[in-house]
This record gives sequence, C-alpha cells and structure tokens, in this order.
Amino acid sequence: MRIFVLSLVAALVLGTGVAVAQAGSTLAAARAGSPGAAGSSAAGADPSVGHAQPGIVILAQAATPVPSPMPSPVSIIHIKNFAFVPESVTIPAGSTVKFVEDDAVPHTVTATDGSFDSGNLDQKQTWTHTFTKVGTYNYLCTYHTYMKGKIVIVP
Ligand SMILES: [Cu+2]
Repeated sequence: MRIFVLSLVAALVLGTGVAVAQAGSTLAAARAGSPGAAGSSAAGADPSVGHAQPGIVILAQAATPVPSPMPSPVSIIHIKNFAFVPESVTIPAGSTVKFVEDDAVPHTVTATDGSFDSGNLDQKQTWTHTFTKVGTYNYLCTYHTYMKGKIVIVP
C-alpha cells in the first residue's frame, strides 16, 4: 500500500516532471522556432513595410492635392461696371474661379462654347466653377454680350 502510494506520488511527480519537461521542450521548441518565426515575420514584415511605405507615399500624394487646391487656386473675378475684372486670367488646371457679382443689374457668366453657364446672377451673388481641363475658355454675359472675359487653363 505504501509502495503504491509512493509510486503513485512518484508517478505524479514524474508525470508532472514530464509535463514540465514537455512544457519546457515546447517552450524550447517555441523559442527555437521563434527566431525563425521572428525571422520569417520580420521577412514578412519587410514586404508589408514595403507596402506601407508606398501607402504612406500615396497618402502623402493624396494629401498634397487636398490642401493645395484650398490655399492656391481660387481666383476671384468681379463683375463690375459691366465688365469682368480681371478680363483675362491664366491659372493652372484644377483651379476654381469665383465670380462675384458687384453690379446692381444682373449678369451671367456663360462660356461661348457652352461648357459652363452661371445662369442669372444678381447683385452680391457669387458663382464658382472649377476648371479641370487645359484650354482657353472665352465667356460673356448673355444679357450684355459685349461683356467678355477669358480664362486660360494651363497644366
Ligand atoms: Cu451683363
């Protein structure tokens, strides 16, 4: 009986020892594998870093055009005393032009090729248009066709 208990205890101890040894070997295996795993994950991280860097570049590229249209190209053309002031502007593609109607009588901003048309603009009204394509845009006021203007969009 006592021997059995002792052997049982021994078996438990041994079993625990085996379990510890197994856990230890598992840890050892994990440790042994971890440099390889770390190496492979590092190697795997390299492509992801490589992807992340172009992604950051793309984000930077995407972020650059977002602020740039805001500070730079909003040109203001006043409609004043039956004239567009300035009569001619040269601005880069993507620029937005804001027309400000200063006259007491209504005017329009109408492209001669029909590519844009503000419709009726009363005093103090504004109208904006963004020019994305390079080209020369002649426009006039349909109420007073002698009122002419020109917008040149350059790359
Ligand atoms: Cu007019």
